[in-house]
Amino acid sequence: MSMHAPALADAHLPDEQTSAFARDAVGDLSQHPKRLSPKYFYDATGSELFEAITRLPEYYPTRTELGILRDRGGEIASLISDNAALVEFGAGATTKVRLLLENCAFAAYVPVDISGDFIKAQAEALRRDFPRLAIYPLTADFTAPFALPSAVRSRPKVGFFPGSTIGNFEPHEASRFLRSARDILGERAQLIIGADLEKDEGVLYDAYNDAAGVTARFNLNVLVRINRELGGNFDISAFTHRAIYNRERHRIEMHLISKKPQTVRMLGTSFSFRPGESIHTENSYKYSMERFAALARGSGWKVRESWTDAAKMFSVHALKAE
Ligand code: AVI
Repeated sequence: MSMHAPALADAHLPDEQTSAFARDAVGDLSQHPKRLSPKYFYDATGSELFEAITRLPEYYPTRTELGILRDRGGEIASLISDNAALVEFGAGATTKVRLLLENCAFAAYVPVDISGDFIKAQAEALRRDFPRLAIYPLTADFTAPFALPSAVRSRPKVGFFPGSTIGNFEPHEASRFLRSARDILGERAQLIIGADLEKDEGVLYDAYNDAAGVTARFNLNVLVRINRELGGNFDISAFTHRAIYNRERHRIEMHLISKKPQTVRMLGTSFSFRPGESIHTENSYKYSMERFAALARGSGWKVRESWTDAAKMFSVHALKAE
């Protein structure tokens, strides 16, 4: 993703995006405790920082999921009918989808993302490498209902949602997304989905507190973005990145912690911070195989097959619409 990040970008045209960002930022910073939505991480800089995160030695999810898709490509292909349409929710870097396209005989590929320019550029590159594949980039907020291109409506549908982006949704949002994907893809659809797994807390901690400080820059970048896009006056050096594992809620939490008492202004509103006060910026839920299967079952899908790496760090699931 050069780029562009996953799944969480906002829905409308650029001006509307800015006003949605303004509305959300003012509303969320007025809450107790303060918060900001992770979907605002992904401006151009944030997307590049996320790409850099995926290459960090401590950040195991991306390379582990790629390994599973590579090793199990044949098994995944055996579940998928020839000439199906592959619909990717929140298309990012094409590395993962290429593994599916190389292994399975898809007739069509529909990358769906809010950033139209980005997916069109990605589609161009794929067209060169898969000349027989029909590609229909679709600009849409994939967390809300959208219609598939008419050219693929009669084909069997396979959704693809890699990266454990599902983990950045609250459990009720994850369930709502799965139901919506089920409605969009229709009866007899399948969904190939990645989910990060619970594991040793030290491994999780390190993955979100990398030694090079890239995750810290990624987290702090949302304040840089508020300063640039919403006229904020955050002193970036007066906040620090914190990521902790919340065992009861099975999630990594990212926070930005105020180093001192301070008042920040944005769009005519003042926000006061106590020393040590947090802005909660992201949750990254970690699933057990059982809890993921229960989430899928409760959201209109049944697990047909699941795969993990040998160390059980990450999981990929083939779901079938119920
Ligand atoms: C995009 N998402 C799956 C990442 C995650 O691991 O939750 C975002 C991220 N946040 C910090 N590092 C990576």
